[in-house]
Amino acid sequence: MQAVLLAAGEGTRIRPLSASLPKPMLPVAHRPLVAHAADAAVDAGADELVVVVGYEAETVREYFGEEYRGVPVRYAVQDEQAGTADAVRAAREHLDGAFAVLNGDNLYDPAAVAELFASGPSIAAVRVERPSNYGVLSAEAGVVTDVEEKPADPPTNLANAGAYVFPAEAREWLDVSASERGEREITDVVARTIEEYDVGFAAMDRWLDVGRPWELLAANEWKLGELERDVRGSVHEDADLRGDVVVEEGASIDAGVVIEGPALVRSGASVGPNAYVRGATLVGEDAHVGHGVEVKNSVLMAGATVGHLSYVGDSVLGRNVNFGAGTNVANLRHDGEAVRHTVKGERVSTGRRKFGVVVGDGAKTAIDTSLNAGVTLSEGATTKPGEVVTRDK
Ligand code: TTP
Repeated sequence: MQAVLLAAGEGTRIRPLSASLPKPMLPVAHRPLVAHAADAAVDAGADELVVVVGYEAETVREYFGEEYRGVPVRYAVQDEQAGTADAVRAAREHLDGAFAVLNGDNLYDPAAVAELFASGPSIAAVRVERPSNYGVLSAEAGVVTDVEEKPADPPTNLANAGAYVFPAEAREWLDVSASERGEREITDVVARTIEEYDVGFAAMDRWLDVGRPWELLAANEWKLGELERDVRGSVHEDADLRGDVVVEEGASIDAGVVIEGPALVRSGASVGPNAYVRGATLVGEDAHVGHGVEVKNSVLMAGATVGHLSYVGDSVLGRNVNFGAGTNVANLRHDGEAVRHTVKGERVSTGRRKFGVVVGDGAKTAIDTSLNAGVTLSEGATTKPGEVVTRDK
């Protein structure tokens, strides 16, 4: 079966991290986010991937090339982000037979994706605590009877997890009209499929939709949590690697370093001397964590450098960010309330008691910069020596 991967979106809610990388290409453990969905599809038996690209399409094409894990890859271009049904419509000319659709920014339970692929028309579902925030499935005797967007009075706690298997005929149902929010939605195609077919569902044990920066941390917590210890890079005899730590070939860990897994130090990265890395941290390719630096539960993207005497907690640092000596991140409010963060101009709760900062590609802090919990530094931003940053810049 062909699997369509939707990866045309920019990820406006995850700015500035998506300033030059589309959200599906942001790093989650060893791979870009979208590769985890591709892996689930390939493991479930997809015989072709059709990747829908748009925003910063080249980076997605470069990653997958013409073949991914032995499966041919084709591309469809969606010029304007007019909605998920429109994205699948862009792929229509490549479709031949029943087909699956997966979001390129979701992490799926691979066993449920396999179950989905093995059945007829079906939808992936996940049991959630607050179904009224999701598309909610109604089902009778294992057959889906309805999908309602954000119902006030949810009939079940089964949320639509954004992975589907459609019958071949659904190719003809993709020209749906725009919804109230102005998008051509895949859920309308699902509704038509439910009318015409018995549609089953595959329940996922775990699922994550990555929309906002702290969900990128959660995605890394998930996938780093699956690591098994594997040390291939050079590790000084006076370094202490505890638990499931992966040090890729070409990475180096210097004397006096303590790393508590799960943690991944990617190729070309260096840690230490005398650094402390803990709690689901990704040190990206060619990133550097230097002397006297503590990094906790954070993502350092490729080339990010925290050179000396700094603390980084619960944060995402974009590519080639450089933190000057003594840069300290606050990740906890005195009142213990969840940290707030600005998403598309609105202050929202991250739901996390601990959340640090989000730093766009190439931003630089000067020495002794203090960064308040929840702050964003946009791409290329700079701070002055001793600056206390309490507002986004
Ligand atoms: P969204 O998360 O709704 O959109 P987005 O990725 O652009 O992010 P944001 O809302 O922060 O701007 O998209 C869900 C999935 O569908 C995601 O994998 C991107 C993809 N998509 C497309 O490929 N084309 C589209 O027109 C839309 C709306 C989404």
